[in-house]
Amino acid sequence: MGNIKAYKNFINGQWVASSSGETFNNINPANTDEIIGTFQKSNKDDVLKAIEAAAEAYRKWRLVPAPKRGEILYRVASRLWERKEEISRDTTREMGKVIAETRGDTQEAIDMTFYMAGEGRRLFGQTTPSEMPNKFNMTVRQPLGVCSFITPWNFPIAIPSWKIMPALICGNTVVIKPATDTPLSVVHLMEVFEAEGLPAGVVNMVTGSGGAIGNVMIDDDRVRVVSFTGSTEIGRKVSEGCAPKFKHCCLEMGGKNVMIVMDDGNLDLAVEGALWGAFGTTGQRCTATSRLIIHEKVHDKMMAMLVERANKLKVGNGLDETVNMGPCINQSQLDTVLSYIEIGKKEGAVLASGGQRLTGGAYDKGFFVKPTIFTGITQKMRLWREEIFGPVLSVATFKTFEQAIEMANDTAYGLSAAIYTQDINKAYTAMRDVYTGIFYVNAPTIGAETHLPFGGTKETGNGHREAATAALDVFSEWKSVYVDFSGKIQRAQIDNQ
Ligand code: UN1
Repeated sequence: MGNIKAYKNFINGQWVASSSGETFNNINPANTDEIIGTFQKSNKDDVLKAIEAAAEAYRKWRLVPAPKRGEILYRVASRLWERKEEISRDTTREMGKVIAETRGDTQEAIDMTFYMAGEGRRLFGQTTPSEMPNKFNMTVRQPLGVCSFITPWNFPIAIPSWKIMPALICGNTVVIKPATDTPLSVVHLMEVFEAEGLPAGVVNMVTGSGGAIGNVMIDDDRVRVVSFTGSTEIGRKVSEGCAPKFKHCCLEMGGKNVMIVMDDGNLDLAVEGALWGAFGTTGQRCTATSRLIIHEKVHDKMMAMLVERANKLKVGNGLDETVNMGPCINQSQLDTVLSYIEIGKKEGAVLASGGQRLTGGAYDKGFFVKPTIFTGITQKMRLWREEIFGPVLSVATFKTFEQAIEMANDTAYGLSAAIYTQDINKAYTAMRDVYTGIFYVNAPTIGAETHLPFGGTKETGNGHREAATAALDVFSEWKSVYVDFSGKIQRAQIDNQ
């Protein structure tokens, strides 16, 4: 292993070492012998330099015409496309999910970049009549300044792109701290920005732990927007950190997403959906299907089909195209998953499939666990209530449609939900009554597309949405402009009576 590559921070257009002089290893969760590279353990000093660079770059970047900013993003998207396979392979190596999924992750970044590039020629405001004669009213979007991003490891390049691309098109500048487990994907993104001539300082990256530098990224007066994706616990702290100075704060947090299967649902389709929703990305998605509620009339039949299929899922190194599910991201996540399996057993849930760590041979070098399904879940159990972020599916039954809706909403979170039914009336009623930010009919809870708003209700978010034009509202503020060409004083609400 003599030749381990050393990666640096990207500040003001330069690749620089942290002033801490310290680095950390990024390891492959499917094979802990493999070190992906060493990365900078950044400190406060590094973050302040990055914020300084972003604040300086903002002075010019905000004045670059948005279509010109868009042209750079088009080029960035094209280069990401050219490098898609290479980047995706590296993402699988550092994150563990299967290569088909990391190709999807990179594609999601490409889609978002093209989408936001196009916004460069839109960024629509409104014009509207004035209540006065000879007066013109309009609204324009204005950027805010420096944005701090703290991003998770489960979508190592897509989620950074969801934040960076709308921020840039609106005219802001960026400091990003990628997750400690997956910095290489964001290094690749920085390389692409550099290669396509994004001006120095417009995007900056510091690696390292959130505990060490997160506060500086949030507290500094020059930072005007903070966007965070991760746990509700940390999100609350981020929100509190932003509150005293009224910073824009966009939070994407936990989920406990439900799939409802009605007795008239297509069970073959529902089984496919549940497998993909629960075990895709090893269950490590905010959108993962973690609660499955099945009408009692079809419960046993669907469970038999589901367990048979779950037992056949091939778990292993995600670079092997025949593998269906990769490892957990790290030891601590594996420990969490295993502890929830114990909690499930203790609480009296019935283990229907999986339920243990995979060992022996190559498995011993990674954080592998079997796809796990518990039945007999009740609404009091922790498996029903708490986000696990791993391949553990909790299954319960219901008798009536009304009960299914009540159960679906019985959660602190509100990201995504799904219903499988052939009855259009039930589909629309559920769409209306399940209180989430995302809803699927005859499809699992995962798989959002970049041109629709992404985010959730209740403890999943704080009212903002990522992606689509909704993201522009996080990264710009409205300015209402009144142009009076009457040549005289016209008092609103008074002179028009
Ligand atoms: C996440 O889990 O944080 O909708 C993002 C999906 C993906 C994004 C998930 N497009 O499942």
